[in-house]
Amino acid sequence: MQTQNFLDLENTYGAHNYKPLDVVLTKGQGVWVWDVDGKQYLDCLAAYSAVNQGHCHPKIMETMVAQAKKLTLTSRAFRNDQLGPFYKEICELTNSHKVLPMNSGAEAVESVIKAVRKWGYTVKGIPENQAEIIVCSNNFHGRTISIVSFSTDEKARSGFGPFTPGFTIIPFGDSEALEAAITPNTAGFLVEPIQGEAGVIIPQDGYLQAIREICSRKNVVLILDEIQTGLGRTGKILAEEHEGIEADLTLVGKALSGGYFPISAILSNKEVMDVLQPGEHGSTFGGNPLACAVARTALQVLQEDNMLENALNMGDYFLGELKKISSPLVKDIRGRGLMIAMELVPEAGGARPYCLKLAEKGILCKETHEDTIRFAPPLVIQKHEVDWALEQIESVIAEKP
Ligand code: IF1
Repeated sequence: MQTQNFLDLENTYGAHNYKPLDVVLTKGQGVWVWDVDGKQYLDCLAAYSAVNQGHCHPKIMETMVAQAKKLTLTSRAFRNDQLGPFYKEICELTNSHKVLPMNSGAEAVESVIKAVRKWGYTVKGIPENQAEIIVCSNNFHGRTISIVSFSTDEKARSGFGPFTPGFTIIPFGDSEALEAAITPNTAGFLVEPIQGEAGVIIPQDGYLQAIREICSRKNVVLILDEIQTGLGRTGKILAEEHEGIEADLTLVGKALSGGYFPISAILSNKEVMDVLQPGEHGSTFGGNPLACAVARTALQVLQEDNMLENALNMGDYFLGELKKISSPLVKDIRGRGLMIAMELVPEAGGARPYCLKLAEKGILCKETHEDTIRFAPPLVIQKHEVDWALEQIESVIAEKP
């Protein structure tokens, strides 16, 4: 079948909740992917940071195949021999005490809302049904009803009400706004260390430390959504490390499987997790032995293959060289590790035409909002590959498409 046949099938039979580039991928290896016509691309999206370890990492695949032949799913009605070791290894790696394994990112967010509300009632003493969770404007935490209830993106919400109450929205990057918004009924503060979907918005230095201090002083649980920023993307296992803080609850997902299938987890430092009693929460697939085995290897290769260091070094290099590109079309270039954004001026006519041109030249990336192109390749990218990408980017940005 040709590209057009695949597009026709998707258009005819699929829900139209996406508008992807018309590239039909069939194979991936490391930072490279190939489409059904055999054209090769450098993947600068890395499945929204789910394939930090690179496409089809051989060691993760080995684990996946071996475990698939042995045992895949037991349900949590019984125990399995991958769960405990997974808990211990991820706790040691992230300096956490407790883990709740789930599947998707949105599920981890939903689960943390339940845990924090229950903590609010049973530990903090918030009156029944009064718990509030503070979140930030321009957040992205997923697509479920409760999560879109506290989105500020009209597109994400419009037509999906009625919404879940109990959320207060404050500006991102403003610790004074957090302090002012906290009431005796505030159970938690949920925030991304760097806002991804909003366009790689990096808060001012000191923001994470400030919100850590405020949450501790006010007895509010600090929840960091590191589903996108975590597991090496910014050059550290968790982005919180850039400011030397520890959240009470941390959400990870995406790269926890190296892109093999959905695995997420809540990491808990403050024993908030202990409020969940048998029967109060769960998931058929959460903590399954295949997921745990894959996650163990996905975490292992992040460390063994020096991916964090490479993300820091290549990220610095990529960002530095991008900043040297002088074009009147570029408004701002920012990033941390290999989470990099190029924001175009409004006169550039939107980021999407540039993404299309980049795809023609063999680079896959995705616009976020109107004017921003995100560069977030797998963390295994090499210098000569960055150099090649820079050449293509420079030529695309040289003129308005
Ligand atoms: C889509 C964005 C990225 C996330 C954070 C939770 C989730 C996500 C910080 C939910 C998911 C994805 C979902 C994907 C697009 C993508 C995305 F542009 F929308 F914001 F990565 F930048 N917290 N982000 O970034 O995780 O339930 O999807 O596993 O197509 O919606 P999920």
